[in-house]
Amino acid sequence: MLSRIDLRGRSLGTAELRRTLPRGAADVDSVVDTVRPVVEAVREHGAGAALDHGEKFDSVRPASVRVPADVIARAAEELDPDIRAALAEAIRRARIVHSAQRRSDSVTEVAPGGFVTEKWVPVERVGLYVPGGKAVYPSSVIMNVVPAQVAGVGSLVVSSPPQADFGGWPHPTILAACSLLGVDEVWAVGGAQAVALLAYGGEDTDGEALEPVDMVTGPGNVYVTAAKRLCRSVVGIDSEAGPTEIAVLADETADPVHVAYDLISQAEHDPNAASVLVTDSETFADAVDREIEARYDVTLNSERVREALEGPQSGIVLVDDIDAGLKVVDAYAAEHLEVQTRDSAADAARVRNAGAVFVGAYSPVPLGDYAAGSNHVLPTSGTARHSSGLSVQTFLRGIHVVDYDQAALKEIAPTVVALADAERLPAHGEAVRARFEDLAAGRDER
Ligand code: HSO
Ligand code: ZN
Repeated sequence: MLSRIDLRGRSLGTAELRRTLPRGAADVDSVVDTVRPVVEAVREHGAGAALDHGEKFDSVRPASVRVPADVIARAAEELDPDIRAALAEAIRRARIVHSAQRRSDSVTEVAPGGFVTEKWVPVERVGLYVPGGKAVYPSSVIMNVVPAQVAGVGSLVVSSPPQADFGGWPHPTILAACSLLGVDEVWAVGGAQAVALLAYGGEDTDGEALEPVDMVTGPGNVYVTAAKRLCRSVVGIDSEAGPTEIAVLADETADPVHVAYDLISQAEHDPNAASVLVTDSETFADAVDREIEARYDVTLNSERVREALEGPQSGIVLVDDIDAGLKVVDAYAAEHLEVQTRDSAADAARVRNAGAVFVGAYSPVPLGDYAAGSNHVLPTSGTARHSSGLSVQTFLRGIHVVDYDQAALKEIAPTVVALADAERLPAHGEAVRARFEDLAAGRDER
C-alpha cells in the first residue's frame, strides 16, 4: 500500500502543501567531504589518480583512459540490430524536437545608431558523464548529446566507468550509442573522479592530452553530484539531479492499470525514486493500490519498486476536485507529471510547475524517457519551479554585443551621467563625457 495523505476539506497554502507532500532527497551534503580528496587528487595528479581511485572503488582499471577507436567501432558493429534501430529512431525524434529549439541572434536598434545584438554562442567543449553499473542508459547519452550537437558544441567527450565484464571498457551499449551519435572521444573513467578529470583535464598514461571541458552534464549517483558541486568553480554543470519522480493527476476516468504501471515504471529506477498519485476519487486510489500490489512480485525490479513505492517519498494524495489537484501538483513541481483526467488537455494546459507534462492516456512517461523526441533530463526535487530540463539552450550562452555610434552615445550621455552621479561613481560619467569636447568636464582645469 502506498501511504495516503488526505487533503479533502482542507485548503492548504503553497508553502504548507510543500511541507505536507512526500518528497525524497539525495543527501549530497553528507558525501561532499568524502569526495573532496578525490577531486583534489585528480586536480593535482590527473588521470593516474583518477584510475587509482576507480581501481580502489570498483576493482577495475582500463588499459588506457581514452577508449580506442576500434573498441567503439566493435561495440557498434556488435549491437543488436533491434536496439540499433530503436536508438536510431530515438535519435531522429530527439533531433527533430531539439532542432526546433535553436535560437537565432537578435539585433535591436534601441535608438538611432545604437545597436544591441544578442548573440548565441555554443559552449566550446562539453563533458558528458554516463553512469555504468546497474543503470546503463544509452537513452541518456542521446538526451545529453543531441541538444549539445544541435547547439553547435564543437567538442564532446563522454566519460563512463570501466566495466570488468567488458574487458575494462565502458558498457558496449554506451559505446555503441556514442558511435551512432558520432561521438568518438570516450574516456573509461567513472564516479567522482570522472567529473574531476573532465573539469581539470590531465594526461593519459601514454602522455596523450586529456583536455579539460567547459561544462559537465549527465546523471550520476550522489558522489558524482557532489563532485559536480565541488568542480562548479571551474566548469559549468547542468544541475544537481535528485532521484527521479513521477506525479500523476488522475480522476475516475483514468485506467487504474495504466496508472499503476506508470507509477511502477519510474519506481524501478531507484529505491529512492518518488511516485505520487493525486486524485479526487478514493475508489480510483483503491483500485491503483490493488493494481500495484498485484504487480510487486512479477515486476523484474520488484525490490527497488516496492522500496520506492512504500517509502516516505511516495504516496497517494486525495483532493476534493481536480482544481485542488492542480494546486497540489503545482506545489509539488514534479520532474514528470502525467495528467489523466476527463479533459486532460485542458487540465494539463493549466499546469505551471513541472519538468515535463504528459497529456492523457497515451502519453506515458516511458514514451518521454525514450522516444517522444522530448528530453528526459528534467528538474527534480521541486526545482521545476524555477528551472527547465536539458535543452539546446543549456549549451548556449547569450552574449550582448553593444555597438553605439557617436551620435547615439551623445544622445544618451546625460542619462549615463545622471545615473553615475546617483551612484557616486562619477568616473563612469566622465568616461562618456570625455568623448565629446562640449561635454568633457575638468579637462581644462587640470
Ligand atoms: N526516467 C529517467 C530517464 C530514463 N528512463 C532513462 C529510462 N531510461 C529520468 O527522467
Ligand atoms: Zn525512466
